[in-house]
Amino acid sequence: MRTIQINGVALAFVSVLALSAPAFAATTRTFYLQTVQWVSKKNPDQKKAVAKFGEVYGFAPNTLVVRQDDHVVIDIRNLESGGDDGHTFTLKAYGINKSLPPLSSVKISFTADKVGIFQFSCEFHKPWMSGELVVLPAK
Ligand SMILES: [Cu+2]
Repeated sequence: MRTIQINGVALAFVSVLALSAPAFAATTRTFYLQTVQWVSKKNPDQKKAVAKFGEVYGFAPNTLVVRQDDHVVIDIRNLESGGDDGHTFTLKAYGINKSLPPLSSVKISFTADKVGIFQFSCEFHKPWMSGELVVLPAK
């Protein structure tokens, strides 16, 4: 505590920041992801890109931000219907590797107990089909 004397009146200041530091209670954070086909052989305008890079997929959104100890729910839809359009949602840091067959919906849940930035990806289309889970410290 700090005291300052102004015109004979003592004013006491307490470090407001230290006493009112935000306390983040763990909560459930739900994300809705879907697969995206950025470049597809089904699109005639993309023939040159497909010839050069193959089909290109992604996740949307591809950045997930949570706090440590949050309960994370990721609801993922694979919107593609072709027989070779299977994907995975693989988050190795958390031991997650889920198959996403065409036209499927998969729900994943876990507790974000490790702080850091962790890459997730599709095992078939990495590194381009990837994203990051950002786990901020609890305080
Ligand atoms: Cu994939």
